[in-house]
Amino acid sequence: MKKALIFGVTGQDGYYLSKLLIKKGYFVHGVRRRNSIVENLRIDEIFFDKTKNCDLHYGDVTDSISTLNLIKKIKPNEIYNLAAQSHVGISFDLPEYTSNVDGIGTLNILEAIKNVNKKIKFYQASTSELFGGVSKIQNEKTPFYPKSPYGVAKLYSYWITKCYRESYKMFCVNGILFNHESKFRGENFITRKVSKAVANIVCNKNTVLEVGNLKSKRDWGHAEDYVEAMWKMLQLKNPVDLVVSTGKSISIKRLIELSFNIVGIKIIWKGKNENEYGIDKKTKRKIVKINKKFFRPNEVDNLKGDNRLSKKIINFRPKKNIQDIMSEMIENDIKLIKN
Ligand code: NAP
Ligand code: F7E
Repeated sequence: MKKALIFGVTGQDGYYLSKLLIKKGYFVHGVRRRNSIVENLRIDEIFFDKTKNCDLHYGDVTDSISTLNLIKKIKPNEIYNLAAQSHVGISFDLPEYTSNVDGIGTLNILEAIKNVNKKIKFYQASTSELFGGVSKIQNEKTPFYPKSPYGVAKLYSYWITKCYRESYKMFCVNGILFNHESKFRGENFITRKVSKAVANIVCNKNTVLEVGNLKSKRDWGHAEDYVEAMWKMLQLKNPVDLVVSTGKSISIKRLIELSFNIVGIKIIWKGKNENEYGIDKKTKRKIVKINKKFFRPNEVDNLKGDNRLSKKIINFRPKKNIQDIMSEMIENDIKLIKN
């Protein structure tokens, strides 16, 4: 039986990847961090089911000794590094911490692989934030221009992954993934903030959605489709870095409009720039407003991924569009409120 080791198993992608790998017949080892509460809500249903082929271990990618010990003990065939302080906005408040986890953490895993067994395959969770949104559309050849401590730390990880591949002939790949969402998305990312606000309003709660920059554009896909691309990348004969995206991008403003539309609410926009707000056309109630605290010191204005290479090499075909994704997230948030 093949063994996979996932760093960052308790996150959104960790949930979907564990599920996929168990279904594919792997024994999945997940690394969780110690925290003051015992439950890990996202992955409970998988890892606390004794009939499933999986196990959890305490660890932290910034702790090189525990990282080495885990890899020595488990002897996995494949390692997926999903561990990160993954919030771009928060990386401006925690730049050193973000660099340690998102940069040096990757090095710690690569060094451990090099010392334990160079045949272990390695997936690095790279990101469209590397591009910084300076070109109209981005692919594997687009120059990088990260604009946040998060993006810069991930750029280090991108290059160190490539460096170990070339220097030690290790099977290491960067999946340059564009934004991907699901009902398990963290609550402070924009899609989830929107789905929660829509759900609250459907459930008659007196909610106003407070957001920052309405103008930036993102290329959003579904996490379930994207973790499959991660696995496929590790099954290739030769390691290669790939962009994973839908190829379609919309603004935050449009995301908000289409999400409210899903539940039959039409937004009318009033005001300008920082004074812009959205009202419900029917009730005339203010339901969206700008809060300056959600603006970042620097912004990635436009992300749109050219996924032709991943279509060709791993037959990547995203099944869900942003409309499907927001519908699923809103439905789930309504369920959570009702329960
Ligand atoms: P997420 O929900 O924030 O999950 C991050 C995971 O990393 C969590 O399990 C977290 O553990 C863990 N972690 C944080 N610091 C750690 C440390 N020092 N040692 C070990 N584990 C640590 O992120 P995601 O959306 O699933 O994304 C997965 C990966 O893909 C991340 O690396 C992210 O940067 C990258 N990425 C995400 C997207 C996207 O749109 N989702 C796009 C491109 C790249 P806790 O639960 O204990 O916090
Ligand atoms: O922001 C704008 C914000 O935080 C998207 C991570 O998974 O994808 C994610 O990073 C956009 C930005 O995601 C709010 O300024 C406006 O332009 O949902 P987000 P992100 O920054 O694109 C990449 C690929 C990753 O790798 C990351 O790990 O929305 N925005 N108002 C807001 N964003 C947030 N969070 N909250 C707001 O109120």
